[in-house]
Amino acid sequence: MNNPLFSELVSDFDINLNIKSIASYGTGHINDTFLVSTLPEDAPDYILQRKNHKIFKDVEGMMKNIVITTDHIRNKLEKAGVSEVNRKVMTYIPAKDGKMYVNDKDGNFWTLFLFIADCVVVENIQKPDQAYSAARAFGHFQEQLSDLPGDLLIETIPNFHNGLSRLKDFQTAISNDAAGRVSDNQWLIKSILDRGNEMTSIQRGLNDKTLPLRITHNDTKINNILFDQDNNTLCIIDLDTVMPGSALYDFGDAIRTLGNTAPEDEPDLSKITFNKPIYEAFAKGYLSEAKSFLIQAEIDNLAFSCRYMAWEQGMRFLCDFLNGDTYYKTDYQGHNLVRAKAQIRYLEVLEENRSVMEEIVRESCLN
Ligand code: ADP
Ligand code: GN1
Ligand code: MG
Repeated sequence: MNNPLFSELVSDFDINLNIKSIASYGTGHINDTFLVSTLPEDAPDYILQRKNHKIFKDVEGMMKNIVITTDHIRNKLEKAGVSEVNRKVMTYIPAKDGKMYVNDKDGNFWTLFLFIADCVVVENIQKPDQAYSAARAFGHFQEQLSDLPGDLLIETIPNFHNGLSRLKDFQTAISNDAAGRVSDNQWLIKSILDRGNEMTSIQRGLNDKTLPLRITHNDTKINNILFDQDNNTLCIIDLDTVMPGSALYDFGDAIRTLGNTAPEDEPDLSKITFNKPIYEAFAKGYLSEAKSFLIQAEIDNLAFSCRYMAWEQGMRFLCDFLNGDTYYKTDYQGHNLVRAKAQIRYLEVLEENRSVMEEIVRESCLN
């Protein structure tokens, strides 16, 4: 595909590229991502991304967050004399007018950033050593941002992982029943509502400050980390949701995809089982980095955070299904319902493994 509109958009950025092709890329649920291949063959390639401004209502603020975050990490890497810095932190290209995005005539927001070549994106990790490295990378990312004042960053999506407000949205979706789908899904709805009190404890802890707010990634799905060909982690990507949050959400969200032997939208619920070796490797890797800065109340909630994120995500998918599929990209009719059922089944699996998960956290803290 070489749509002239895309080439025109790229030409509004402050960089001269000899474009070979522009093609759709990746499997994200929110933004539209395109790989901009350039000539000569060995010149760097770029990613052109349309930010979903219905979801990210303040793209300007979001891009400021990203610039603050990436500049902060880049400075640290450069000071430490790390090699190939552009492969270890995202490099965004400003527009010719100095903004960090370009608007098209329909009011969409487009960004351009360096494509990190020869990287591997893993949708389903099976090797514990990869999980260990991924966990260290997420822990290190939180550590790198720990000295950045939180009030520099805006909330790119207010109340993003706030269980209390997510639950309220869910209750509103049930009352509105916009797509007439409530009556057929009573059992699933009940299994989410029944857990409401237990699952909102992290947010209550943040509200009463027994749990700290930190700058966190907030979307630690495993395909948001780039590996090199030798399984070393290179770079954490998808920084749209970097903002104040809880370290628990990052840990729990990573295990939401990593600790599940099946994909997040697996229709065959019998395939959804707990991947203990991967969980164990992730807990060890994460705590090897994060033990130094986490407080005891966070460590005590790490295993629980995995159940929380499965619940939250199940509720978000079902909420979108009840609203008539307005938020997530879907591949087929009923996709969000399949996703929600898979997340709630995964939650049950985690509940069955609760004590083993807690024991692994305790052991990992001793190492
Ligand atoms: P979304 O928010 O829709 O998930 P991402 O920013 O995660 O979008 O990008 C989608 C996919 O594009 C990623 O999963 C990854 O495969 C690829 N990708 C994103 N950024 C880079 C990059 N800098 N270098 C290489 N690949 C990337
Ligand atoms: C979305 O953008 P992507 O595909 O990495 C979503 C996450 C969900 C995830 C579920 C901004 O992530 O919160 O956990 O889908 N991102 C946003 O797969 O809502
Ligand atoms: Mg992504």
